[in-house]
Amino acid sequence: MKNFYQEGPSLTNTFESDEILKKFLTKVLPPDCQREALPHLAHLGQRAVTDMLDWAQEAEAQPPVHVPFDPWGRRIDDIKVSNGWKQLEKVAAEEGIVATAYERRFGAFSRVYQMALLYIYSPSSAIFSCPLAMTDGAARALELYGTPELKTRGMSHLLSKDSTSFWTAGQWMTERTGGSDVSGTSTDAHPYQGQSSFGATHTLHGTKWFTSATTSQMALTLARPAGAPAGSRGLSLFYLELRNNQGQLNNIQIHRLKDKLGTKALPTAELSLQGTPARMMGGEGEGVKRIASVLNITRIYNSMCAVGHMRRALDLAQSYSKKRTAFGKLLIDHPLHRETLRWLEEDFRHSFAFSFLVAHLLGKEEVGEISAAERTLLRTLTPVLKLYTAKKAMIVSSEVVEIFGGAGYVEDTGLPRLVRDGQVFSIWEGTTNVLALDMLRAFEKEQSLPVVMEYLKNSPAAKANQPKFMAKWTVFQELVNKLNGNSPETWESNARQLALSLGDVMGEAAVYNFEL
Ligand code: MFK
Ligand code: FAD
Repeated sequence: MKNFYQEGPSLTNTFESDEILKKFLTKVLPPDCQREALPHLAHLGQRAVTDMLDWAQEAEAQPPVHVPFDPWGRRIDDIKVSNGWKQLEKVAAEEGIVATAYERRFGAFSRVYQMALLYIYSPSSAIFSCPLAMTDGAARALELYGTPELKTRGMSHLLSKDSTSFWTAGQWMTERTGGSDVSGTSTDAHPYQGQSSFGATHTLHGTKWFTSATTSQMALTLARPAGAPAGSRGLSLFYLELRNNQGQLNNIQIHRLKDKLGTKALPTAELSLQGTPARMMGGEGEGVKRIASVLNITRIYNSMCAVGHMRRALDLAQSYSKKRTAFGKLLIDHPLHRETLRWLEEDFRHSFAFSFLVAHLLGKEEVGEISAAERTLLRTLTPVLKLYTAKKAMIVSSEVVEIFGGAGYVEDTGLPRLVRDGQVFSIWEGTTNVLALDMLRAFEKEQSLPVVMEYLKNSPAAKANQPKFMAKWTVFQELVNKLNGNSPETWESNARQLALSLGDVMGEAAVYNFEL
C-alpha cells in the first residue's frame, strides 16, 4: 500500500441530501409555500456546495484586516474584507435569507421557510449568518418600536433583495464591564442639537468591547441618557448609522479587531463612540426590555445555525465513513462506528425538530396568529432552545473531528474549524448559565412552568406513551418536583440542569410531533 492516498469527504446538494429537512417541510408547509420553497432550497443547497463553499473558504483564508490610517496619516479605520465575504453578503441579499421572513406571503410559514433557507445557507457562509441574525433582529425591533420614518428607512435596506442597497446591522451591547450583565454600561447619551438624515436625538460617548459585523451600515446599541439612574433600568435603546453620506465613520473610532479562536472571517471590533449621532428607540429606560426583541430573534438564529453546523459536520462524517477503511473494512461497516454516528444523528434530529418548532411559534407571533399559551411557550423555550442546541453542536463537532482521526486535527482539512466555530454558539447571545436564568425569569414573570407542563402533558408523544419521551419527561418532572417549594437560590443553582432536561424533553416531543 505504498501509494495509498486517502480520499477526503465530499458533499452533494445539501438540500437534496437532507432527508429530514425534506420530510419535515413536505409535512409542515402548506402546498403553495412548498411550491416556492422546495425549488428555492434545492437551488440554495446546490450553491452551498459550489460557489458559496468556494467563497467561504476564501473568506476564512483571508480574514478581515483593520486599516487605522490612510497613507498620509489620516484616521480612516477601514476594515478590509475578502471578496469571498462580500459575495456571501450578496448571496444573502439576493436569496432573501432575511427578507423571506418579512414578506409573509405564507403567514406564519414564511418564518419556517426563511429558517430553512438560513439552515442551508449558514454552514457555507463562513458565519455571515452572524450579521444576518443581527439584521433580522434589528428589522424586528424597527418594526415593533421604530417611528414610521425610521421603520421605512431601516427596513427598506435590511430587507432589500438588491445587494447594492442591502444593509446589515450590528448589535452593540457588551462593554468591558460585562456582556451578560450590561448594568455597568458606561456609554452615555447627550441630547443632540444638529441635523441628521435619520433624526438623531442624542450623541453617544463610550466604548463597546465586542462589536461583530463592524462593516454593517447600522447598529442598535444601549446607552445611558444623562441623568438616568445607574443599573440596567437606566439604559435606553439607540439606532445609529455607522457612516455619513460621504462614507466617513460617524465619530466612531475602531481600536482593533479581536484575534478570536474561531469565526475568523467575521470582523469583531473594539470601538469607541465619540459623539456618534443616534436616535432613541422605545422609551427612555426601556433599553434592555426593547433589545430583548433582538435577542430573541438572534437566539433562534443561533439555534438554527447550530443545527446547520451539526448537519454539515455529520454530512462530512457520513461521507468519510464510506471512504475510510480500518481493520479490513469501511468505518461505516463497523458496528461501534455506526452506533456512534447514530447517536450523533439523534442529537441532530432533536435539535432540528425543536428549532423548527420554535421557529414556527415565532412565525405565528409575527403574523398575530399566536395564542396566549403559545406566546408564553415561545418566550420560555427560546433561551432553552439556544442553550440546548449550542451544547449539542459542541458535542457533535468534537465527535466528528474525532471521527476523522488525526486528519480532523490538521488545519488544511478545514475540519478543526468545526470545533472552533462550534464553540461560539454557547458564548455569544447569552451563555448557558445566563439563558438558564432567563428561563427562570420567564417561569416567574410569565408564570410559564404550568403552561410548559400542560403543553407536554397534551403532546402527541405523551398521549402515545412514547417510551423515549416518557423517560425524559419523567426526569424533568422529578427535577421540578424536587425544586418545588425550595428557595430561589436552589432554583438558580439547578437552572442549568433543569433547562438542559427541558431541552431533552422538547427535542423528543418535537421529533414525535413532526414524525421525524
Ligand atoms: C450564527 C448566528 C447567530 C448569532 C449572532 C450573534 C452575534 C453576536 C452578538 C452578541 O453576542 S450580542 C450580545 C448578546 N448579549 C446578550 O445576550 C446579553 C446576555 N444577558 C442577558 O440576556 C441578561 O439576562 C440581560 C442583559 C437581559 C439582563 O438584564 P437585566 O436588566 O438585569 O434584566 P431584567 O431587569 O430582569 O430585565 C429587564 C427587562 O427586560 C424585564 O422586563 P420588565 O421591565 O417588563 O420587567 C425583563 O422581563 C425583560 N427581558 C429580559 N430578557 C428578556 C426580556 N424580555 C423578553 N425576552 C428576554 N429574553
Ligand atoms: P461574563 O458575562 O463575564 O461571563 C463569564 C461567565 O460567568 C460565563 O460563563 C457566564 O455564564 C457566567 N455568568 C455570568 N453571570 C452569571 C450568573 N448570574 N450566574 C451564573 N453564571 C453567570 N457582544 C455584543 O454586544 N455584540 C457583538 O456583536 C458581539 N460579538 C461577539 C462575537 C464573538 C465571537 C464573541 C465571542 C462574543 C461577542 N460578543 C458580542 C460578546 C458576547 O455577547 C459576550 O462575550 C457574552 O455575552 C458573555 O459576556 P462576557 O464576555 O462579559 O462574560
